[in-house]
Amino acid sequence: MAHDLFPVPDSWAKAAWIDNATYLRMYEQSISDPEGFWGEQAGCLDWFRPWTKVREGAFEGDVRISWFCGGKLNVSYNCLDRHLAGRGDAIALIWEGDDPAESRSFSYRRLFEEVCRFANVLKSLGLRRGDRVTIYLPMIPELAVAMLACTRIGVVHSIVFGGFSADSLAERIRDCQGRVLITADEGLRGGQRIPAKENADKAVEKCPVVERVIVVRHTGGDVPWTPGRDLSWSELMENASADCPPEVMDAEDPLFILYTSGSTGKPKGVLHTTGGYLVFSALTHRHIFDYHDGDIYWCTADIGWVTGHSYIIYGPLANGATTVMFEGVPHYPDWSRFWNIVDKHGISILYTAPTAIRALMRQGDEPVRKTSRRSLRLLGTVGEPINPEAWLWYYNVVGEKRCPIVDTWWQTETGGILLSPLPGAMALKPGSALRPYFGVKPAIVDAAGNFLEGPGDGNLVITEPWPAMLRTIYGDHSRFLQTYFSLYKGAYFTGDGARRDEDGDYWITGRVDDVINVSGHRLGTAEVESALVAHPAVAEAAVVGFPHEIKGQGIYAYVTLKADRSPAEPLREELLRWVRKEIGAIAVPDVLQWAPGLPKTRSGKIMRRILRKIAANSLDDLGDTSTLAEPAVVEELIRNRPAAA
Ligand code: 6R9
Repeated sequence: MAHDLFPVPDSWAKAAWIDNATYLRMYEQSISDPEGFWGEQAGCLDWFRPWTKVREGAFEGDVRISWFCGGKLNVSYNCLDRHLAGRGDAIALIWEGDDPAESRSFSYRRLFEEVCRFANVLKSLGLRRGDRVTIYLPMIPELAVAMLACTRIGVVHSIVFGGFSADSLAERIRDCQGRVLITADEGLRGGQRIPAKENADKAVEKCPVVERVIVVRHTGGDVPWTPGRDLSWSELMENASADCPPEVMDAEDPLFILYTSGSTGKPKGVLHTTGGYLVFSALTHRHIFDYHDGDIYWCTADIGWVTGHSYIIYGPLANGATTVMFEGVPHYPDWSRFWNIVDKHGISILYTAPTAIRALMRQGDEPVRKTSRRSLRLLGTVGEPINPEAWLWYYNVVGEKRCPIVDTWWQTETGGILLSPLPGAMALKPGSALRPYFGVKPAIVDAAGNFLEGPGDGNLVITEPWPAMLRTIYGDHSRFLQTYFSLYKGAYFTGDGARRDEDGDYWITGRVDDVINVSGHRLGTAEVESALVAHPAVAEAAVVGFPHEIKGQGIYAYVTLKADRSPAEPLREELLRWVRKEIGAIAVPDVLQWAPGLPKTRSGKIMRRILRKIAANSLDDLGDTSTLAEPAVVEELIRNRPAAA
């Protein structure tokens, strides 16, 4: 297959951290001598005590993986304290509010002081190393302060995306038994107020484990207050000392839990640890985004997702970078917002998602062209496959053919980027994540279970441990083994399909399990199904993804009602509201079709393959339907496919 090829510009090959020869040499070393390689690279951090062994454990048996065994360090120390002498007055964090008139900058020194203060606040509430704290905050600076304060005293944070409902929040609090919840009165997105405290209150009602709720005053909105339980962030901070020595943590001490969707209904608490995660997020940030002093780096993700953890906060701050965090949305107050932010702060590196690029592209070139964007030198994408059309628009219009694009493939579980171009080293192919990062050993397994040598299509697996990989699913190591290590012997199963081309470059083809990717948000179809069947009118539900022009994938729900209920528009709307309440706005189906019956095998399994075809409107190619118990069900679904879908 022929592709457009975008060679590395000379200026990039000369000035980037990693050119082609360096990539080949370092990659080779990272695979042939992982311990030597990572032992050397881990020198990018400050350690209180060095490790005794670089790596322990393998993808076999119980899969207990350790990196930098016995090494001692502290994440907030590496992200803050060690920069104070050289760049204490340099800007660590630029916050851009939802309202374009609002932004604030924090120097490393200022951020350090706030973090120490808040760490003392957490201590004063009795929190100690190993305890869990849940953070349910909008994209405001206090979120960064809260995370880093947790790491300073060894408290494990679990951040819940502000778009999740009270029920989703409660489920996550209960799973990790977080004693303290940090939230705000309200969030702001596109001029709309998001009722954070109200949701938090509803969640806490169902979580007796929560002793204290710390509330940031953000909008100043009028919110309910429970005296004794609720505490004001600013009052606590006023009385807190800025002197808080960092806790000496083991490289394998837990750093954070982040819940993500899998193939089954219950979200998984992905557990990341301290040393390997920080080494890997810092190095990938430096090499893949080619971060140099003087760059202004902006990742548009929400910190509620892993991208925000690794590439707004930990990687950039460990590197002493200037990182931007944005509270708002791309289209408010108008569709030039992203580019106005780029010009306002002189952003040189921009990292965003294909869904945002497609939505912006749909508005035409005008909103982009009327801004300067001269400061940009590198663009990145993450979260879902990027279609070549969107890639080319990003490259030609946004970057004016001047900025390489790094299409970075990774997952909540991987902690950091595993496949991506290195901009000074590799010619780009629109839609390809190209090559593995150092120490990453990908493989493709075909349908027959063979690990392919050359080009081919199949499931993507990783065959060697890497420093930032998840260590377990919180409280459920057997689910960890089952999910990632049971399908193929000796390999981590990613859940993604991929193709390796004749040049050895990787193309991610999307999830091969029941996970869908809606606007870059990862959702399990089973989660949406269990929300639907929890409604008293619903007997059964099947949910699949379907191709969606902007969102990448949309959500298509087939719903069978109980015998005494009949389909009606008000009920359809009620079910959509119900899903919003149960999970959050991101999970609301784009299409809800009434299904008098669902296609099933004779053993009673729902044939999702067929439902996916109907949802995608690829009706002439339904595949083998001979195992269907009742073929008439399929014809009925096709006949009644909603016109809008
Ligand atoms: C970082 C993040 C992970 C899933 C992953 C894959 C998809 C992410 C991608 C990509 C194609 C890319 N994905 N990056 N697909 N090209 N560059 O998004 O983590 O929320 O856990 O989602 O996202 O399907 O398996 P997470």
